Amino acid sequence: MAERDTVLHTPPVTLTGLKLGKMKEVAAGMPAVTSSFKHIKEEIGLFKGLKVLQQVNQRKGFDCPGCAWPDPDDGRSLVAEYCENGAKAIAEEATNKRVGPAFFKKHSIQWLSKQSDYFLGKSGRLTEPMYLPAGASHYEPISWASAFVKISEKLNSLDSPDEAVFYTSGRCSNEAAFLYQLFVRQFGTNNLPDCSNMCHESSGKGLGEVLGIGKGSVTLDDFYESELIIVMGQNPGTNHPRMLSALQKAKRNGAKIISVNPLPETGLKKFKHPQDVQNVFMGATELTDHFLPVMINGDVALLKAWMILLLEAERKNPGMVFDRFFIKDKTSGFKELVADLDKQDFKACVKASGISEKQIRETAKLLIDKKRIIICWAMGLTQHKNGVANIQEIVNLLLLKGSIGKKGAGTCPVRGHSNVQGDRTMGIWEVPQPAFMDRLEKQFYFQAPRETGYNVVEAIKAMKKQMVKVFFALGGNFLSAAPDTAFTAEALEACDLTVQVSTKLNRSHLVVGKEALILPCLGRTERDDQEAGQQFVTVENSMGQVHQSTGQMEPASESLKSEPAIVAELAIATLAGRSSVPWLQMVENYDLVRDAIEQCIPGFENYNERVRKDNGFYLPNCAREGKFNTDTGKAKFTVHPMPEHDLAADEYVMMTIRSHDQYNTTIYGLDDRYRGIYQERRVVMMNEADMSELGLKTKDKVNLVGEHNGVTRVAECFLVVPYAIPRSCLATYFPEANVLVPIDSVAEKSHTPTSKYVKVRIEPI
Ligand SMILES: Nc1nc2c(c(=O)[nH]1)N[C@H]1C(S)=C(S)[C@@H](COP(=O)(O)OP(=O)(O)OC[C@H]3O[C@@H](n4cnc5c(=O)[nH]c(N)nc54)[C@H](O)[C@@H]3O)O[C@H]1N2
Ligand SMILES: Nc1nc2c(c(=O)[nH]1)N[C@H]1C(S)=C(S)[C@@H](COP(=O)(O)OP(=O)(O)OC[C@H]3O[C@@H](n4cnc5c(=O)[nH]c(N)nc54)[C@H](O)[C@@H]3O)O[C@H]1N2
Ligand SMILES: [Mo]
Repeated sequence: MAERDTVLHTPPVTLTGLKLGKMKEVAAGMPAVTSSFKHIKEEIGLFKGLKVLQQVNQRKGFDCPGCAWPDPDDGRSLVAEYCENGAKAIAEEATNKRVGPAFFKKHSIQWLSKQSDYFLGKSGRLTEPMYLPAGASHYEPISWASAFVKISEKLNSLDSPDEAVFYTSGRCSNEAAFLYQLFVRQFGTNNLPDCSNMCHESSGKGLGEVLGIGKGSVTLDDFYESELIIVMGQNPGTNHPRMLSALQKAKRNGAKIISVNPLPETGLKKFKHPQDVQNVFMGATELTDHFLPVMINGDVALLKAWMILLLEAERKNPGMVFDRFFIKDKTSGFKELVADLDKQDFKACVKASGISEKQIRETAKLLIDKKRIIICWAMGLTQHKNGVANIQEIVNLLLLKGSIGKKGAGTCPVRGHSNVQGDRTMGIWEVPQPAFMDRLEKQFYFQAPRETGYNVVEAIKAMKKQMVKVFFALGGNFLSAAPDTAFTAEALEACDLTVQVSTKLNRSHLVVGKEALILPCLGRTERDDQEAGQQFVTVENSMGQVHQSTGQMEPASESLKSEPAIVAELAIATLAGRSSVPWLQMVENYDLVRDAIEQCIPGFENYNERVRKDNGFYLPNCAREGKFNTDTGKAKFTVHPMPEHDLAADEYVMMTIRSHDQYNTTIYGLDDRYRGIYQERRVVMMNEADMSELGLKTKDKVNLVGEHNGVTRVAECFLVVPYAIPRSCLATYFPEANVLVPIDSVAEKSHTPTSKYVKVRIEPI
């Protein structure tokens, strides 16, 4: 095993040649078109590339593997509905490059681990199942049958099913997800952590508690009828570019837009629609009316300051600011909220938000006047210790205005992975829901486990303590996505067996258990042929609409299996006579999986029929209809303390964010075009006044050092970049900075790692 010790847990610290330019003023436009074609041309060639792009988000095509932003219900572009970063995601999957047995014969895991994440991702698509024997340094080919035998034997030899963990990343389809959770529960555990645990868990938890549903309430049409849209802690220009078209349309219909972000993100400034030819050559639309440069984690303070001003205005003009009827009829806890607001010190809230009093008063006026308000958010709010409180303060504000459950108004958590919301609907959750377990039992004649399983952070800790022996991942890159890379690496290495169902090579294939397997699967773009003919899968977008996705491209290799097939064959091998589920038949024809989903999950009535029509169907959403399925039947106001910032004199708060050229841990390129940062990812964005206080110059090298609960963590060699960021705040890229996110720094209630709030010191080198 000594050789294994030389496998690097993190990419080598090599600098790639930082160049700095100007921050871009306009998002999308021609540069986005050029960038899309560059990636498509390099990875798949223009001819095949255009063919595949024509199928994105079309009725007979596939769902873009990029983000979960919905497609317009009507008026889809005739050519295709995709964006620059969707095109990059597609190029990445449909690439002509291949990683097969010859590649693994040539390269040891030690050698591969010394390459960058960019290199690993760019190597190509995985083509054959591969096996890494105990102590070996090279993967070798293995047949599918032998791979399933290895996994099933290991699983069946465990002392308890809870010694296995089954992770899911949010790209897998509803069909794959349903079969997967069914297999895992028949095997006997609820150890089903997923990427959501690191992502929108705070949204689900926060919304669920107070509104009775953990999903957002708006649809795309609400954007077009809204008077005021607030975008908090989200960078749509990079991560949900198609959202900019919706904001543009809202703007044209008269909506005002407030953006709350420590950074002046380009996508929220001005936008040129890249698919609207006229628009590309004409002027850009100004999107944001008010940009509020909040301190990292200053959002609760801002929301409280706004609500104090609203309360003041309401007292002056009773009934003119709050929706009194809605509050009385539909909510509880109003008095307690008012009592808390009366106790708060307005000036202290202003100070803690980091925003000027003038800007807070100006924007409060909009909130006072407008009645149809949407608040959108993403990781800038969820990945904090008080992530759940952030979301519930948003709900407080919307409830005061009666802005939930009516046209043009509501909550909009903007989801990440394209089917992360659907996976949760399908039961990918470590918390078993009793009614769902009952239905699974009735439908499939078995006793479902009722104990809560491990979430991501608990799973890592359990692996580290050797309480978990097998780690199985349906997609994703657990090692690099999880917090505290060194800790997570040791946890994975403590397992007996780690298995990755993947499309592309990543670091989780190199930092592994004693034995490891790679099971290569079909991607979204590819044809899925089964016994009953070509299959389609279904997904749920960020607004609860379920629709089809049909791959049309030739698979990257003949040996690939679909995710539903992999899960079913694993279930057959593992459960043998213990399961009465017709696994094989279900994989021959996915209609049967959908029939089973219909039996077990409310809202999927006539699934097969409805999903084949038009753009599919919307799942029921009580909040959207102004009904609140909480234990009291009311929407709840809640009271939260102001978050404390106990920074030592030499400490900064660091957020770990995405560049324009990455999809989570997949690095498309080394540029962050909108932010004017090129050819380098090891950068730390910093306020110029903070730089001069420390005597730092542009491009100086520093180490970032974190102390948490007595443990010191160091991320070596980052280049300082002066940036428009509030004082005491820093920004670095994920996953390079994940080594600094402490494993035990998680959000209250949702357990989400606090990736947007990492305390660090800066050590010049
Ligand atoms: N191209 C591309 N698309 C993607 C992804 C990708 O990596 N690449 N990832 C997908 C996934 S899984 C997800 S979850 C989403 C992520 O989408 P985002 O949440 O937009 O992604 P982040 O880069 O994490 O950006 C967080 C934003 O929050 C801001 N922020 C940080 N801290 C705070 C704070 O305390 N308060 C406020 N108000 N703002 C703050 C940051 O400045 C940044 O603009 O995107 C999805 N889409
Ligand atoms: N510090 C820090 N850490 C974070 C975040 C952050 O903002 N800051 N964000 C968090 C968030 S929001 C998320 S969602 C997680 C993401 O965590 P993950 O979902 O685990 O990570 P990804 O990078 O999206 O996974 C990429 C890999 O998925 C595989 N893949 C791609 N498509 C498919 C497919 O169709 N099927 C299968 N089986 N595999 C496929 C490829 O092999 C690819 O290498 O990271 C989290 N980690
Ligand atoms: Mo995410």
